[in-house]
Amino acid sequence: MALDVGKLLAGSVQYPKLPEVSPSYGTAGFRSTAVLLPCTVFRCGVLMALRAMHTGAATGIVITASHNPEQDNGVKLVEPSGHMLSPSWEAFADRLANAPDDDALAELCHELISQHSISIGNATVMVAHDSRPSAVALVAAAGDGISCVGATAYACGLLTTPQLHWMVMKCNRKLPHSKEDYFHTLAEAYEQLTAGAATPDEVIIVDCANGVGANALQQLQEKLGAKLRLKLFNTEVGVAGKLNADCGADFVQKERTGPASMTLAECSGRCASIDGDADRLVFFSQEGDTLALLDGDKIAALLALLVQQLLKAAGLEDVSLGVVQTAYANGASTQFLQQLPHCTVQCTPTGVKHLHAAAEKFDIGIYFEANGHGTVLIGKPFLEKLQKTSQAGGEKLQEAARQLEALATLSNQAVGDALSGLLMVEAALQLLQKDLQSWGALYRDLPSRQRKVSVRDRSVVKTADAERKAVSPAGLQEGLDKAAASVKSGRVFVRPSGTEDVVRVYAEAATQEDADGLALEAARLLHHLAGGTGAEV
Ligand code: 16G
Ligand code: MG
Repeated sequence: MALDVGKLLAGSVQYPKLPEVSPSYGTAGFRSTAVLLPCTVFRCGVLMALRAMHTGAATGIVITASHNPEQDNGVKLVEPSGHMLSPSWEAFADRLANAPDDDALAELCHELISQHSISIGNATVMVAHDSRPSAVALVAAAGDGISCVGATAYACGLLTTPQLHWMVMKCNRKLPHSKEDYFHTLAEAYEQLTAGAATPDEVIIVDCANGVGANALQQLQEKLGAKLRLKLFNTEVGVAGKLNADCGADFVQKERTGPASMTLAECSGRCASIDGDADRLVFFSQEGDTLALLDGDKIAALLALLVQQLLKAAGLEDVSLGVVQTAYANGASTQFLQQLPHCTVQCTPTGVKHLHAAAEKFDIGIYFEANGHGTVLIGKPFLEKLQKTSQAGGEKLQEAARQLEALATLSNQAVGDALSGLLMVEAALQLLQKDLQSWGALYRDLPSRQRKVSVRDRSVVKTADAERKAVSPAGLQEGLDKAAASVKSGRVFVRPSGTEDVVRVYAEAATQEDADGLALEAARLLHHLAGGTGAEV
């Protein structure tokens, strides 16, 4: 069938492109003030419908701006595999979002259809949203975009981002994929993985960022019963002004403090914090004046130990195990992982799509960003090997193999997931017999400092080597190298943000004073070489 241009234009005319808005796909989809988004979201509906027709499988859209303030919104685009939109389509997403008018949009659709020989026909796009008030209008915009090219929008309602990714993946594998199935699968896998271990006495305190994760965790708690007790904080979902406000994983990780609404006593328990769309997770505990933060790096270290223990017990040490990090990983975590036997450590640019792609290359790939985005990928070839072990080996071997299978089910294979991550961490703590203190003591973080620097045009800063080296502007890397060499254990890098109009700086050193000094020097170099505006945020 051919594209019904009349229908496309009739839809598109309701969502005019504002000339002053130039959307950019960024690190993980489009994001901006919600009032500027209807046109972009409508066009994402069109795009994902065409992607579904091209692949012959369901795709997905999540309306969310994650940890951003409530007045923002955004869109995350989901492949049939459950992963994020294929990078090969990102440039097209940008062009579509920036088409100046309806005719230009129709022309671009024709270009995409002929370039990929897409046959217009039946297709489904699953659409979910987080708890922002602007979701209603944006879900409608996505639905209009999907239907005006002849596909069906399947409204999944209020969900966490990873839940929708999981549902799309399972749907296309023709497996049970309802919201209920998600909670059931996670709870059952957790029970299998921890069978035999003592149920923890401690209640897990979870800061839910006043976001959609609060609802999801309540449902998960119902399924878990007495197996794991959660006490939820910051659960005011949909209450104006509350979402991500002084709480949530991003706040706790960046500010190094507990959520403002929680008392010191509450923060001194076994605490976890998730973000507004529940794809980030960090743990923390107040110890006197300081907050012990167990970030994505620490989670990766803990899960690497768990995987190694299970592999050893199953007699399967010859598998390829990789841990994927970004340049933001604390140097101490990288060193810790590098000394683990049979473990390869790799660094990729920032953004889940890069880490996920690298982790997939291992039999077992663990990936985490320091900010708490991540999961454990367990590939099919490995699972097949595992099944053979289960059948052939003795009782102990079989038990470990079953646990590895349970871990593969518990870990979201589509994308990083705070709920799945929470259960993996709890299982790991039980099976490795650790508490937050002994987990935290696996290694000591090097002091670090992050800064944001405003420059006239952040695209002048170009990086290489997984963002660890600045290749432009000229002289910047030389300056950074010199500064890093002047302090003990100094390391510094800069990169243009993919979500904000700033250049980010990360520095670490043996002392906090030196890390601060190094970050300041990097900011000074940026001002001088990349045209700083003087406004440091
Ligand atoms: C997005 C990314 C996150 C990354 C962050 C970096 C996904 C799902 N999310 O939130 O992984 O750490 O952007 O932001 O990929 P930045 O480019 O502004 O530093
Ligand atoms: Mg998020």
